[in-house]
Amino acid sequence: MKIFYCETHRKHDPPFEVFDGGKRVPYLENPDRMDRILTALNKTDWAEFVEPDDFGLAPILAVHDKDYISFLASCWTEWLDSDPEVAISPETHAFLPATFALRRKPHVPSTLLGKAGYFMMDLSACIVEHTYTAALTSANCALGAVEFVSRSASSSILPTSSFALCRPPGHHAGKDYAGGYCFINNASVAANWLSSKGKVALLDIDYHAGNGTQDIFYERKDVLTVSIHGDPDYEYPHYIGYADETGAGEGLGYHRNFPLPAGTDDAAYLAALDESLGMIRNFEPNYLVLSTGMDTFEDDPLGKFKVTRGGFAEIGKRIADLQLPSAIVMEGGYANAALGENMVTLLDNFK
Ligand code: OKP
Ligand code: ZN
Repeated sequence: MKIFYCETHRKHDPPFEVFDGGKRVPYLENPDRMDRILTALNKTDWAEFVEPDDFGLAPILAVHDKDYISFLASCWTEWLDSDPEVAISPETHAFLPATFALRRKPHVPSTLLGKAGYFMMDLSACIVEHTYTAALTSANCALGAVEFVSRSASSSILPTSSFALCRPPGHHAGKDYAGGYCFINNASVAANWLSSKGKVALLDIDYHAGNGTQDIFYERKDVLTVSIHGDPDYEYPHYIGYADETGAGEGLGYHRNFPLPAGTDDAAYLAALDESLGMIRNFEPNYLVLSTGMDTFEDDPLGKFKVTRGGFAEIGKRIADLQLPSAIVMEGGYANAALGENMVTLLDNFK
């Protein structure tokens, strides 16, 4: 299996994030996650690593607003220029606003921190010096994966799969906002690129609702989006990801959420998965993009589900049974000690 991966992500390594109650904790979305997956992949005999090409900004700007991408590109240097002492101090060496734009259409302020609250949805998408470069590279990994899948779909009889080992992740990033460790919505950028080659279904199995992906495709019927996740009534991102959100305009009926209760085990998860897969089969897509978070795992520090490693084997098997050319895009998963083996267990069905 081709695995699109690049070392650039290491330079995006914020020192902390902020939890509820203002508690600062070490950044959970860290480079060690990738090391665990790399170690596990290197033990297999089917992992073939590929550095992605640079697709440029066009496919990213097809999904994200230009002003938002410009903000990401320059905020670190602007911050360093405007307040070098604060930006350099180890205590505050992460760019984060403390005020957020509530509901649209608010004004877009001209000042840096004003813009930050407009373009960010929470205190977990910390920006450091090389965040933007890492985010661009991460999107290129996803684009490389869909390009490969679309090329081989036209030349081979068997469905081909590829894996984009993306970091930072993407599914919380919307057209014009960062959040939940995400800056550029890798899976959405890739699915949008792929949608010019055929019908795309995007299934999000990360534990958290894929709010950015939902927002981006909400009014489109050419890309079906389905997300299975912790009920936002108790879980991040809280304000989106409910069962009654099913698309709008032309896209009505082309989005589906499966919010599940805390404690969801393999059996309950697989029941929701079967329903999602039925919906995807009815849509008759040419391609699958799979936003893959492993934070549904029973030991995940950010999750409340009880999915086991055996569960991941079955989840992978049932998704692979769709027999679709599939680009698997890495999202979350924070039980680092088990992350590598869990990921390989899932991927093993697509090799
Ligand atoms: C990113 B991904 C809860 C804090 C939540 C953000 C979680 C982002 C998850 N008290 N922090 O979907 O795995
Ligand atoms: Zn997640």
